[in-house]
Amino acid sequence: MNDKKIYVTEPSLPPLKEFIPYLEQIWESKWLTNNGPFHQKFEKALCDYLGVKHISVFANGTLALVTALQALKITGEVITTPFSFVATTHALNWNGIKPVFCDIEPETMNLDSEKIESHITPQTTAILPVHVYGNPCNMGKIEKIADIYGLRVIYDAAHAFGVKKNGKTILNHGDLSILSFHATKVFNTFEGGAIISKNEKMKKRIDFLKNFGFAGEVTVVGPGINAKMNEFQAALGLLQLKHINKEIAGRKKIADYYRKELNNINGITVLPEIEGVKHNYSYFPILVNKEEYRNSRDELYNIFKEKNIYVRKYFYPLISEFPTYRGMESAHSDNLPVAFRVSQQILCLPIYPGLESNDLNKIVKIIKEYQ
Ligand code: T4K
Repeated sequence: MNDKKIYVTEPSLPPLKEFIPYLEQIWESKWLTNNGPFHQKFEKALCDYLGVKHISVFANGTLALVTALQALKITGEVITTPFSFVATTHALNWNGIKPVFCDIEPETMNLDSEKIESHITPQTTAILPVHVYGNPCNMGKIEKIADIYGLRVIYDAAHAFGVKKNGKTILNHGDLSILSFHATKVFNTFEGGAIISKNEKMKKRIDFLKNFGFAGEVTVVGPGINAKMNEFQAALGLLQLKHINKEIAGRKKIADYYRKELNNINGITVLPEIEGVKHNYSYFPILVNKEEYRNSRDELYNIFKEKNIYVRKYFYPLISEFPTYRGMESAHSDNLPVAFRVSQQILCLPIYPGLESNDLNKIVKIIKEYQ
């Protein structure tokens, strides 16, 4: 029996020998964390690569989200999507903010901008949309609503490293955007994250908050946290940037192949490509519609599993179905019909440059065979 396991992703790592000189520098300087030289270089290099002006790197994406909400002093209620990784809503919870779930669009699976207004109350202070799978939200509409009602917008861009729309990064939208550099992401520093801010003042405030609130040796300006990125992560990030274009190109090849092969299968939907978007191919989601395909999503998931292929149901269950949130009025399925349908049908297929062509063929063959 073949014991080889295929996962939904495989972390990209630079050749180890390229990392050694970076480690030697850390060992020599003995500067391990707290805004060290690699931390500073990494922030600058990220600004250049991503096309943003101000970035603060973090220990992980969740702490970046929690801190972003603190930095803007968000309170009361925040309108958000249930179709995301649970960290999106947990970040609100950890700040004592009430999440209000709004349904998603069927095409992009992002927050449905047409439905946001109906959730606004006097307590609403912000909107927290997610660029799910790296597909840009309807930012124009979301920000228009935010302007009219005086709301803040924080984008959870954990999946959107390097994504551009009409030649421009999507990370400069809203008040703040957050990134994740987790091992499973297109760009990783083992764990890591970042906040993109629009001006120097805000970056400074965020930098204070991620370091306990310290604004000097004896001055603490707010209830900060320890969310700093260490020198090991920052050095790795700096090196990873040299390989990121190759990583994205490798993923594109896999995505193109899936797209070509899975386009005409009854009951399998591949998300349409969005015009003008330079994608990062962070995930490859398909929808499995049991009415038209011979097997349900869960049946197909199990067929893969039996063959040692570990596809993932990102995002099932919806965040609003977890015990912490399911009692909330906005968590009711009547409020979230599209999100409920999509979460029952979604399946993310393996995508990473090292996915061998015979394994890729096998994945496609299984989907075709069980139709
Ligand atoms: N917002 C959004 C929209 C997010 O998606 C996330 C994280 C966040 C915020 C929070 O950012 P961070 O605080 O994480 O920076 C994974 C990740 O842990 C999580 O970062 C990610 N989203 C989420 C979508 O996926 P799991 O529980 O599915 O991961 P896990 O450990 O099952 O890994 C998936 C597969 O990847 C494994 O089956 C094998 C492979 N893998 C994984 C790891 C960790 C490896 O080959 N090597 C590894 O080191 O959550």
